[in-house]
Amino acid sequence: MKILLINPPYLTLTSRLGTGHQIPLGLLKVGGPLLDAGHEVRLLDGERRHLSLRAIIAEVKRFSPKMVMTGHAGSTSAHPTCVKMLAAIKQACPNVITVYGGVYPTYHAEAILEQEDAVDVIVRGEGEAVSLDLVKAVESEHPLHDVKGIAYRCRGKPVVTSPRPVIQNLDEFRIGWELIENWDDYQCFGLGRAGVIQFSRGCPHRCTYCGQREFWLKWRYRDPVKLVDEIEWLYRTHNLRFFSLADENPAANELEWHRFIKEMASREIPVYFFASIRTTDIVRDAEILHLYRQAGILYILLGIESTEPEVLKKIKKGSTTTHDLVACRLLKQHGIFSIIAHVVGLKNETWKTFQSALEQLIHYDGDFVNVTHVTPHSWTEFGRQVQDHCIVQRDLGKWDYRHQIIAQPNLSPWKIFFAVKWLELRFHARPTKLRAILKMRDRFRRRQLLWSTVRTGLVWLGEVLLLKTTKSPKEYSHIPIRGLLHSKSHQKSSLRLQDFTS
Ligand code: B12
Repeated sequence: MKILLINPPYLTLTSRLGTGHQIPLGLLKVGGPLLDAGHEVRLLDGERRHLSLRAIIAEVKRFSPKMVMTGHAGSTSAHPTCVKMLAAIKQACPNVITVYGGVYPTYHAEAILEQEDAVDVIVRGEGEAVSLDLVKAVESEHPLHDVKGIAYRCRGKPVVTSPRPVIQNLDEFRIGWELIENWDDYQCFGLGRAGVIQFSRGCPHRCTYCGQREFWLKWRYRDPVKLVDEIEWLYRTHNLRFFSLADENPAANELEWHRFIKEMASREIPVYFFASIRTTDIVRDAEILHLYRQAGILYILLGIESTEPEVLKKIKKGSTTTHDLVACRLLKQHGIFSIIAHVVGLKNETWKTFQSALEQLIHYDGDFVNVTHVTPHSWTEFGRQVQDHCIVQRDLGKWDYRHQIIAQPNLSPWKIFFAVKWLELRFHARPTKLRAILKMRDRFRRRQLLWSTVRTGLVWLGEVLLLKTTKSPKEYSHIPIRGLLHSKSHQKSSLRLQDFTS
């Protein structure tokens, strides 16, 4: 069957001005098994090529697929773009079967099928095996109710089939690397051609604001040696120099993670990595952090989330402020850059909470801070806890962690925006930090710190300038999340009370 995978033209400042555009791994994971099953598959990267809807439709007409499949890593905030694109494709090519997958559609499948005629089928959960089953059923004209893990419309009503068991062996399905047309399109941290790759799926922890545990259901991992073989092949064949580990928690299994680190360190492949790792695991691995560096681990995102012990307890983070401090210091000692994830809105914010967060973050002495806004995804414990809170942002396209969503009792949206920008500026542009960068002897580290500081600054500036052109957030205050049930604009975005409670 002819299948066109489309990465929707969802553009963010992170990709355009920040780290750079990344390969759409989710679509490549779906594409690999389809290619192996003998289908004619193509990837159209509307995001990387900044394609207009008209250009996308022209490509669809040219390739003339039987099925179009789409989904995006920034799943919730990319949803409006995905459905807009599918509606335009359906209008131009009514016979194309449209398939939509990823995290957000997994949890909102029924509502989306009720509201968006342009979506024919939704793949729920991980997509490799389900897509194969779905394409097989369509090709052989078998009824869709036999396909596990999907939702579709039958006589105008949404039907959700039973879930498909998770993939036990992650090495069973390969990544469709050959779908990448031009590797130069994907670069990261100024280090050349870049890829995204997954060692593991899932997370055993129960942080209240994150839903990834429920999405992947069980923590699973790839054979560490096979993964290193693949990384080496990508370096030798396509000259990839940088990899982002797409894992929620790659270090969850100490033994297997250390096998991966040791294998990478022993092969001396000249590539670098970005990974998200818990501070508790960094502290646990203190003795082998020199091997992390030899393995190429260069940037680590630390989910510190809050600098206040009672908040860490409330969100069930399972780490302490001592872990956070020690992890930042250990990384610095080993020449690994730390990026501290700090979440605003986990408690009632005041000017004082911002001031003390800044002091504590400076004390940790991480290299960068990534300030995000808590976002009430319906499928998370946190999302259910805040049902009665008011929101300040109805546009789902802005539920991207860079915009405030939940109203704060003490500070208006403008004040929160100002406080966040102040915190980011004070952290990154403090004279002692800038002086330390310029004085750094290691040329490579100095270059990387400067590159990342400039890019962080560009995103900061872009966000400040863009806010001028958006509507006043004041308009949105005092709408309870429950009240969204009756809001027309939000129904269009498929958010409903039942989704918060299911
Ligand atoms: C790597 C990554 C990035 C990278 C690269 C993104 C990319 N282009 O691939 C960068 C740094 C650019 C990035 C940016 C953003 N990201 Co990001 N990112 C991730 C991360 C760490 C891994 C994503 C990934 O590749 N997973 C592995 C693949 C295999 O999984 P997958 O994409 O879910 O795909 C599987 C299934 O979902 C399904 N599937 C997915 N799509 C489709 C489509 C079809 C047709 C089918 C059948 C199946 C299917 O099948 C796939 C295989 O099983 C996740 C966190 C995490 N660990 O999951 C966050 C995450 C996806 N990002 C998130 C967000 C919000 C963003 C940003 C909006 C942040 C911002 N404000 O800039 C931007 C979006 C901009 C962008 N251009 O992507 C959120 C999404 C929240 C949500 N659920 O709505 C996540 C979950 C982080 C989080 N903690 O909540 N991100």
